[in-house]
Amino acid sequence: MPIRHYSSVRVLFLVSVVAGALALGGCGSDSSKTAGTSTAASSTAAATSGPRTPATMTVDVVDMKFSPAALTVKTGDTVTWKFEDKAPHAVQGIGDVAMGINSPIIHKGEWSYTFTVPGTYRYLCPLHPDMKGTITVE
Ligand SMILES: [Cu+2]
Repeated sequence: MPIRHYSSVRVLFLVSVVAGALALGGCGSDSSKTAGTSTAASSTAAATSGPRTPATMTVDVVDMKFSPAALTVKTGDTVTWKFEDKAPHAVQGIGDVAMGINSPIIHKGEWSYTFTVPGTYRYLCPLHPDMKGTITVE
């Protein structure tokens, strides 16, 4: 799992490098006089706080557990639980913060939730309370 995380970060980095190169090319041909300062500023902004495409992360529900049990996402990301176990399960938030998280009982299928507020969301399967997971939204 750390390897997988590392490689996706690396892909994102490569994508932003390519996007930055494209932006530089576009600006350079139109306004060569201001390219020196303005492109440097905009590429820095894009790398740190530019618009980000929301991602969808997956939690597998299989073998009586949520996998991964702890998942960190960014604000605006969607988490999709994929139910593929022999037994039916559900996703139910624990506590006030996670109150909106409440899936139907699903045997085979998917259920998604989009996290718009940063925080730590704990949840369990109401049918098997030993099955627990946490979504951390940054
Ligand atoms: Cu369950």
